Amino acid sequence: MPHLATANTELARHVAAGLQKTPKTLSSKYFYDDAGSELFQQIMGLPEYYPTRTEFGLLTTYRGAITAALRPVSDEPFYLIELGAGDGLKTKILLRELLEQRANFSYVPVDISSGALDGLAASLHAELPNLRVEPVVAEYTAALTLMAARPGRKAVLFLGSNIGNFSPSDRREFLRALTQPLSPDDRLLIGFDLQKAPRLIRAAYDDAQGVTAAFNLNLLTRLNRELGGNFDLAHWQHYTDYDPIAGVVRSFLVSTRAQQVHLEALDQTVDFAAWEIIHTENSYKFTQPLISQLATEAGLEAQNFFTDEQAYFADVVLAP
Ligand code: AVJ
Repeated sequence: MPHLATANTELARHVAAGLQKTPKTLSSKYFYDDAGSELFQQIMGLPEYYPTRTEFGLLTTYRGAITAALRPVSDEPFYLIELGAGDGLKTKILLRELLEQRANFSYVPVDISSGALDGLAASLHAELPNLRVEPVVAEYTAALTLMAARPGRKAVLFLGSNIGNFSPSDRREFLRALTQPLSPDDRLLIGFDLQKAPRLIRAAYDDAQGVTAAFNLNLLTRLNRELGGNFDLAHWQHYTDYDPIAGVVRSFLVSTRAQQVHLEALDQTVDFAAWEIIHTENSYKFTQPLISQLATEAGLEAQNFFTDEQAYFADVVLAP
């Protein structure tokens, strides 16, 4: 029996509301419990999942130009703030480059999970002992408001096409909130997965080994554990498709038969018809004009557009 007294009330509220919607919807932000984070690490190493290694290559190739664009030469203190740092593998490329340039800077990883930040800080101290690390446990926009109060230039990293999980209206609101506390000398570096051959995009979210399926289905395991649910995973499937009109991969959990699921923490029984879906993720894909447009809408200017030979992915430097 799960310890429902300590049930995650934010998750409980989200699930209660989401399973009453048509279509039923849960947010992809709840994928990342310990098991989900481990599965995402595996996804990043899959042959079909091109975004991580493409962005890694981009940051390696253009590390000099990217750090120059983020930190116009100056003696002022400089904060490299990263939203959702993960394992920091990609960021280490930029951190090493800045250390080699003998830049006077601190690295500020931001996450709502203190566990994730502790692990990252420990690995950075071991690998880059000269690096100043100042982790902040907070929501992204709260962290930026906090950092804005400190003197010095800021560069905010939002890598990995995490921005793709936002709907167009949420994305607009999020970018405005990010930009609001920044000064004209500050910069943003945002990773965007680009529109490309639809089959290639789809394969990245439906890999042959079934890791992405396990990642999606793990959300139900989480609801079983944290909300006292009784989802029977034998009767659920992972399904995903790329819509080239909207430029988005949508992922679903499909109920393969009519069934009822009880969620103890919600004191609620939910009916699923045969082949009814729960929409669990959007992963938007971008074009250069789309990126310029969303920059303008947020009061930003896209200054540098770094992309790979195949134009799979872009890291874009933006200025307020
Ligand atoms: C972490 C949001 C960038 O959308 O590509 C990977 C998450 N979902 N496979 C993405 C994810 C399924 C990923 N992001």
